[in-house]
Amino acid sequence: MNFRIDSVVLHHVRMRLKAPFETSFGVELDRDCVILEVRSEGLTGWGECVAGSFPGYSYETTDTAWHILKDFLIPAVFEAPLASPADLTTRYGAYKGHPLARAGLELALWDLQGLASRRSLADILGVDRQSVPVGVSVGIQPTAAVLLDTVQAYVDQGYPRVKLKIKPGRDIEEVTLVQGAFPWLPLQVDANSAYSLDQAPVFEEMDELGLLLIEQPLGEDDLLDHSLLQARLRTPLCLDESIQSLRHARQALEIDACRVINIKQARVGGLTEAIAVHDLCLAHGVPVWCGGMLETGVGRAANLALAGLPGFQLPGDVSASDRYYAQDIAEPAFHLAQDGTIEIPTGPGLGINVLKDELAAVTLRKEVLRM
Ligand code: OSB
Ligand code: MG
Repeated sequence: MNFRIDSVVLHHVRMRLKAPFETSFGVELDRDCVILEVRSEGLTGWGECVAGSFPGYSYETTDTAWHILKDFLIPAVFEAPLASPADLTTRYGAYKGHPLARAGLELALWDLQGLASRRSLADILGVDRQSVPVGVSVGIQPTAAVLLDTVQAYVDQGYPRVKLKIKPGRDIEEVTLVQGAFPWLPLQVDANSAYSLDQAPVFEEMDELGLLLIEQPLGEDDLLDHSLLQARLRTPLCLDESIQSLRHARQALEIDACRVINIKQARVGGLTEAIAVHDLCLAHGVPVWCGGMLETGVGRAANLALAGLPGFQLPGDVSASDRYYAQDIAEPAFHLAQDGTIEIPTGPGLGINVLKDELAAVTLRKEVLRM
């Protein structure tokens, strides 16, 4: 199949989160992202670039992604028709980095491919599940009481696993508190790279708590130190920020830097690379799960399809739409079912319908780029 891309509309959107989301790298009240509307021969594919307003999780921001998309990646797709989303890798040629920008554009091409062939993304990926188990990621809370209330509310909604964000000074005590209040609740933690190897004793203490996993305790470029830390723990380490490519995944597994991988299609530069990381982990018997970036309904639809692949053996950070936003920019909204799962969309492509009025209402800036 050949896609001639006629135009791309970039939308810089800012969505108010239902509650501030605090991690070791900062607090977000609003979620900024770039929504991509890609037109090809009468069809419109949608993508989402999850780069946020500040370089906290990644060096990319909404503005750097806008620049890279507008001045390099989009001109490259205008050059000649593309045979498939995977074709982008060669089309981008020698351009370095900026995986979040790449992934946003790639996603719109997957949507287009699905629309053109009248197949859902899940179907194209070969997914045979109808729904996926999910959990919820809980930000650092202002007080212990608020933390317990927040977790209680998610437990009441039916989330079967909770991830707690931690940072130095806000770790063991809070995890122990939650575990004491909900002893049956599967828990995991995410440090977003806030520690260094000389703080290993914190994790040795945490090792006694029987957590599902410890996510990204050390720096993004500290693969070796993660391996040294993993050797001192029974709890599996899980890497997020450190795994930006298939090569990183292979090297991490080779040196036992982690025993679980959080897969985010955005972080590895798109679904094609995400699937490659998944396949590698499946072949090595290493469990993966689908991470999240507080996506709108556009990115969330893709995460649900991806999380249907067989290697996704742990609940994902793909929570229901109402965990994030009072009003999303796409329908249908995704709901948490009684069994702690969310259904994978079945419509063609991403299986969503972008709500033009809702999108316009949260758009700060919009630009149309033509071939
Ligand atoms: O580290 O997994 C992370 C959100 C934004 C940036 C980084 C992370 C997160 C989350 C939230 O943990 C996951 C979600 O519910 O989308
Ligand atoms: Mg993480």
